[in-house]
Amino acid sequence: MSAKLKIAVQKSGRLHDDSMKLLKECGIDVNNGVNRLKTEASNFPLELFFLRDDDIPQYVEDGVADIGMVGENVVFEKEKQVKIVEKLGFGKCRLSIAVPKNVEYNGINDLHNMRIATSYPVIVADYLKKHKVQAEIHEISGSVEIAPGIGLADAICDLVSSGSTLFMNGLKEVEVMLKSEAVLVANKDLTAAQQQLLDKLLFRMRAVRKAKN
Ligand code: PRT
Ligand code: ZN
Repeated sequence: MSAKLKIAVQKSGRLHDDSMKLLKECGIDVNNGVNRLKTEASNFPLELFFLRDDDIPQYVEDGVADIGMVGENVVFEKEKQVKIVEKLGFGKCRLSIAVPKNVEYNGINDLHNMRIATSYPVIVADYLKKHKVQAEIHEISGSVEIAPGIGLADAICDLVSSGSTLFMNGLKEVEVMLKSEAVLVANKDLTAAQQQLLDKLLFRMRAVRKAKN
């Protein structure tokens, strides 16, 4: 059987369109299959799986998918054994800590004993540990920005791009913990034939990006 690569792409959400567009720009034709779990490219040995972004690192670690396109923030949070092979230049954002705008903030030690609401408990815990700050992390899965307003937390840690969500919720960004963008991740044990296909894909991706610069 000839080699094939299985790629995990976000099913819907902020990375979906740019991920599909990049494949298209690489000359890969995908007969539309967004409402399906998987589909195939017609002119490249590539099978696409459409998944929640949170699940992509696990699928790639397990080898259910060979490669995947996902935010670096998710890769770091999930702590899975995958290789980051390329930054993709879209989905740019930062993972930041924010506090209510009327709270005085002079530095990271001001987070001491605060309750921080976040969907990124692993990255926040790492960051606090690195800076020797003791704080309480409250993991919540969505609408993190409203946590201070309803008395659930003193601070939040969430993704920021324009900053307007923080602003609208009366919050100010005080620490940038991570700068993130979409990346291509790969399983650590690709076969030689799969690695060759990945190299071919990477060559095209780099050419596409170079043409844009
Ligand atoms: O359904 P699924 O689980 O797959 O999707 P999701 O809802 O978990 O993720 P999604 O689609 O919202 O985001 C996917 C990825 O896009 C993230 O993991 C990041 O890598 C990247 N990304 C880039 C962002 C943003 N920018 C972003 N601004 N993800 C989320 N946001 C949110 C942020 O959480 C906050 O609510 O946008 C709001 C802030 O935006 P501004 O412009 O107001 O600052
Ligand atoms: Zn998600």
